[in-house]
Amino acid sequence: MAPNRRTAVARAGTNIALVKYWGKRDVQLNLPRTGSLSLTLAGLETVTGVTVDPGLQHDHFELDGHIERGVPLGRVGRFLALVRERAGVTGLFARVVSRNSFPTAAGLASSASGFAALARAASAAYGVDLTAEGLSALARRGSGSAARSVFGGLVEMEAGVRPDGSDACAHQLVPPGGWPLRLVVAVTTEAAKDISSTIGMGATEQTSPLYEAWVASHAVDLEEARLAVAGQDLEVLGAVMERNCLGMHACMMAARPPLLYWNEATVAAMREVWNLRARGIPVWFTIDAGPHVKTLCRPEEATAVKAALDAVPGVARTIAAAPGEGARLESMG
Ligand code: 2P0
Repeated sequence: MAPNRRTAVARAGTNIALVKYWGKRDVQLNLPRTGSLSLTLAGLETVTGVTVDPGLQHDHFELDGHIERGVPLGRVGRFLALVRERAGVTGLFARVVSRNSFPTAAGLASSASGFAALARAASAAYGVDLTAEGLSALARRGSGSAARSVFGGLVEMEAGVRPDGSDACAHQLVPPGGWPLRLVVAVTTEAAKDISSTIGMGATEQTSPLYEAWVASHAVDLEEARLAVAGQDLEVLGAVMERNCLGMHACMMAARPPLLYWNEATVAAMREVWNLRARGIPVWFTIDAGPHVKTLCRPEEATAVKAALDAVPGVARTIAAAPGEGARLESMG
């Protein structure tokens, strides 16, 4: 039985997939069609407090100082209902207060850090004891990418084969300090995207004739990326990362109607990464369901990469991030 009133605060970093998740084998349980491989980042984080309060008549959700209703509250409420089910409690609602250190819904994967922090804080506040893998599977119910942010550093997410999704969770490949890397993000607009990942991947699966080909090539990409991580071979990992992302975007563009998340600065930044490589600087890019370009390089090249991307017309700003820790509890009271 959960205690009557309890507050838990958790922190989680966002993650960027180097081998992507795009499509679901089960929408209800949010099971991915493919595995994925990601890097959890330091400094691009969500901090979430969950207060379980018997005085509340329904769940409340505040994000970055705004009281949320409608779809965002519905998504958080459904997630809290799952946690309550596991805690064996009914009618005990919570107040969720969340803060992001980066723009929400603009392709910087705020749902990854958001649901990882919420899973950690809510499970603690409702007194649900979970293993790290169990927490990852729970976070997945909020957002597929959130399953990866439970862990720090380089992480692999399993698509799993079990119908109940208990094996669709992530695990750590390399801890944050295990391989010095930098992820430099070229932010190409501050505006929120028009089409959410969930909607976009559904449309791609249902209408893109290229989708099944991407899924078929994905297993090879994941295997090669896993080996590259084990051998700390940035050149191989970078090559897989670019081709897997370009394949995913080709699928989106071939959807009907087409789905194009890029803007002019996205393409200019991609070309700049290729220019840098032609000049001998080892750097590769990936792009998510948004217009930003995320580049991977060694710490010693990060300053040069950042300066080059800052000079690309249309790039609003750049952010350099190091590998970060997984979701963790900050306080309990
Ligand atoms: C990824 N993305 O692997 C891929 C690549 C964006 C592009 O995971 O429907 O917000 O909530 O499970 O996790 C973004 O999708 O989607 C995402 P849902 P999610 O990072």
